[in-house]
Order: sequence, then C-alpha cells, then structure tokens
Amino acid sequence: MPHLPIDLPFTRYLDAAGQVVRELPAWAADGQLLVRLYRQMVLTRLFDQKAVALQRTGRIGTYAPTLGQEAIGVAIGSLMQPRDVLVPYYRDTAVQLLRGVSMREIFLYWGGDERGSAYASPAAAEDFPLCVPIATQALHACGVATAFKVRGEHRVAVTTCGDGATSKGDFLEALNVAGAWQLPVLFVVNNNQWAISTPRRIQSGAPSLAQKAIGAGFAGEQVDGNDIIAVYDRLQVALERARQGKGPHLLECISYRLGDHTTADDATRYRSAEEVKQAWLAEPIRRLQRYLADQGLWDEQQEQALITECQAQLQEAVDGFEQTPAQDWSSVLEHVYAQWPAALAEQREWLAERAARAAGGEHE
Ligand SMILES: Cc1ncc(C[n+]2csc(CCOP(=O)(O)OP(=O)(O)O)c2C)c(N)n1
Ligand SMILES: [Mg+2]
Repeated sequence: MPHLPIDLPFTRYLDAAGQVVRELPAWAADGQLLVRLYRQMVLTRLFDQKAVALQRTGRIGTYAPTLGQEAIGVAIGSLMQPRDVLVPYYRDTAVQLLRGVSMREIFLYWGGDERGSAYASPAAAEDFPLCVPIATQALHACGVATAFKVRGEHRVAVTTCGDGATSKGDFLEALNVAGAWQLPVLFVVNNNQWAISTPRRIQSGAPSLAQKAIGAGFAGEQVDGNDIIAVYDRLQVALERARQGKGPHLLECISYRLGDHTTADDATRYRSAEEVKQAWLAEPIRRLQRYLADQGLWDEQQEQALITECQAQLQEAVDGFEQTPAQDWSSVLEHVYAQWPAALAEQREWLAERAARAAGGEHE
C-alpha cells in the first residue's frame, strides 16, 4: 500500500496494562467519574452476554455484540447532552443505554418488535433508530445538523459507524456536506479492524480513516478506542467545538471486535485465534480496572457487588421483555409509508389472510 503520511494526532493515556503513558487530563482527577465510566462498561458487557444468550435460546432474532468496544459507546453516551441527537448504527448498545433507552426496548428491537425503537426516555426521544444499511445514517445526521444550524440551536448530531462504512459513498458524501456547510456534526468511526470478514488492511488504501475528513475540509484524529480516558477527552473537545458552531469533526477510535460480527456470524472462519488472543490483551475494561485498583478506587468486593446489581437489572429487563405481548402482524408494515402504495395492496391482503388462517389454527 503506498504510504502517504498525513500527520494526525493519536491520543492514548492508559496503555493496555492500565499504566499512565502521558499526563492525564485535568478532568481525570475525578475518580468518581472514572468509576461511573467503568461501571457502565461492565453493565454494557453483561448486557451483551445476556443478549447473545437470548439469541442462542431463540428468544431474539439477532444481535450485534459490543464486546471489546465498550469504551467508545460509554464515552459518547456519557458526554452527549440530552438535547443532542444520536444517529447510531447497529453496534451502539452502550450509547443507547446512556441515552436512557431501556434494556427492555433494546431487547424488543432485536426481537423484531417496532416498539423497541419508540424510546420512552426524553433524552432519546429525538434519537434515530439503529441504522442497519451501512453508512446511510451519516447523511441523516447531516440533515439533523443542518436543521440545528438553520434554527440557530446549539445542539450536536452525533453519528457512529464502522471502519467498513467509511468506504461507502454515503459516508464520503456526508463528510463533504458537513465540511461545505460547517455543520454541527460529529462522526465517530468505530475502527474495530473488521467489516464482517474484510480486514481493515484491505478496506482502504488510506493510512488512517481519520484523514478522510481532511479532504472534506475539517479535522480528523485518532484515539486508542480501548482507552476510555482518551476517547472521552477528545470527544469532549470535539463536541464542545461543534456546539459553539466551530464545525464538524471526525474521531477514529481504534479498537477491536472481540466477538463475532453478529450472532449470525462465525468469525473463526476468517481470523486466527492468535489474533483474537492478542486483541484481548488490549481490551478496555481490564485496563481501566487496573488503573482504578492502583488508585485505590476499585476492589474485588466492589466488582462482585456491581456484577450482582447488573444481573438483577438485566433479569428484570428480560422478564419485562418476555412478558410483553407480541405485536400484531401488521406492525411490520407500519411506519414505512405515509400512504400505503396501491402496488403493494395485494401483498398486504395476502399477509392479512395468512395471519387470519394462522390465528384460526390452520397451518400451511
Ligand atoms: C448498504 C449495505 N451493504 C451491505 C450490508 C451488509 N453488512 C452488514 S454489516 C457490514 C460490515 C460493516 O462493517 P463496519 O462498517 O466495519 O462495521 P462493524 O460491523 O465492524 O462495526 C456489511 C457489509 C448492509 N447492512 N448494508
Ligand atoms: Mg468494523
């Protein structure tokens, strides 16, 4: 690959062993804040385990694990203000939980229930549902940011995507309009090294994904996405700049997808156990735990109490999810068109007849 270096900042405060490698930012002196971030990362990881278990036992359809990337979502969710708008992709459980989306709603979504995207939380009320078509959300975020700018509101649209998504035209078009109109939008790229089975190495000839912002006329930078202090620190600056009308920013968070792409994938078919083993050594939770323990802010007893507390919260959410009566079949057709197109009327009737037969106990 031709190497055309563009000198962009890369920020890391804690190394993989939880050792401080450069002077910590002033805000990181707040030990209780770091403990809150830690607790939220653990909650996210336990949520992930539960979601995968629900899929494996046939109770939800699919799930995209956040395993190994908890620091990115927890930093975003902790820093966004309620009035900002999240335009997420499918690997954003951590952010959604902090926006106040309930665990039950998240289970409903992955269980194929439309009500899982109708968030009750006031902070999430204007957030977008998870976007599955790759990179299209980046353009939606620019639309939201344009509205903020036109109305003179000091709000930021935050959109997330993966490394693979940065190759899509939608992503590059979004960067272009964000730069041309100096929109209050923040692009967070979760570079987890894999786009299903395509490795970052062959995803793009660009030495960094952050430098794609340069071509659109605004700044990009890289952070160690496994170091929550680094992600939080740089995000805070970018959010504040955007809020003050100083334009868009791209933050490339370098991480690793420790799990399968989704529950429908088997990553052992295309990557080595050795690579994954190495990546585990750099994961985000253990490193912050070590740092907190060194500071006397966290111990084994607190860890056990936290796990028990999270498990209880999760069980309550699973019960709530399982007790929710299924939606009517017609919900799959709602919220698609303002007026149902005549050309699809026949299909709707066919579905209605089929549902009526099934309700009457007839099987095909
Ligand atoms: C427009 C479109 N094309 C293809 C797909 C199939 N697809 C789902 S996820 C994915 C890979 C995305 O990888 P990346 O952007 O790195 O995000 P990650 O899943 O690794 O977080 C692809 C190609 C899709 N969902 N949408
Ligand atoms: Mg990826």
